[in-house]
Amino acid sequence: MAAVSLPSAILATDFGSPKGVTKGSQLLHGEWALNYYIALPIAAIVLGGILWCVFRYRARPGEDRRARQFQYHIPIEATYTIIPLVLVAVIFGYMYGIENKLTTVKKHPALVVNVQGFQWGWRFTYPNGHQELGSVATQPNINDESALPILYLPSHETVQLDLVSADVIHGFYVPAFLYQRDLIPGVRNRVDFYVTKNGEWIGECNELCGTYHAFMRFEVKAMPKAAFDAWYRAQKPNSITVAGGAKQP
Ligand SMILES: [Cu+2]
Repeated sequence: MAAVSLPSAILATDFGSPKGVTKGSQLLHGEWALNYYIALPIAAIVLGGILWCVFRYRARPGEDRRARQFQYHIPIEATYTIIPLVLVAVIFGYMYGIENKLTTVKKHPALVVNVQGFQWGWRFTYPNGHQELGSVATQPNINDESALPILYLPSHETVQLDLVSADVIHGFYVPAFLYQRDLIPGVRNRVDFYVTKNGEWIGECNELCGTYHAFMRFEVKAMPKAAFDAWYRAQKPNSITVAGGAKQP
């Protein structure tokens, strides 16, 4: 492995924050970056102040010093009250705007997929009734990622997911999307994703939902629109593809 110096590693990874592969995840990344840019100067001021005091006012042999004592210092008190208030307001406002964007769903997305979680697996249903299905029953080995149900999506388009549960609360979590949302019985949670890259990423249920919770993994596969359309056309209406290769009428 090539040696990487620490500063360049930190810069290359944006202080350890992943960028994600959706428009929404990039918004979140921007918010994290804002927090870093605010936090770093504060850390420098605080640490610098501590170090300065430690060295400038350290105890010397035979010396009995006391710092100047005073009860009030209005300019300092006003400063250390107003600056944090302004910073918190800026972060709150920025976050509020992003959260609003992340939770807003389009009236006419390019595609709507129904995502159902159940004990213990996933069912992805497309507008023509085609289902991609996978569960603990179709996945003999938990480490076998080739037997996971696949959520096919077109990239560079707004795709809406209807998140529903058949039994208990599950969680739809795709780390590469920097996003998780619960699937709650009786509730229809909708979310829009605009995937900006083609690729395959692992998703999972991240809400402990029973004995085989750990088997509730899936794969997200984002493809160029033409490839997605070709895949979609090849799926018969109301057909079911079971993860791991089996095909049902
Ligand atoms: Cu679950």
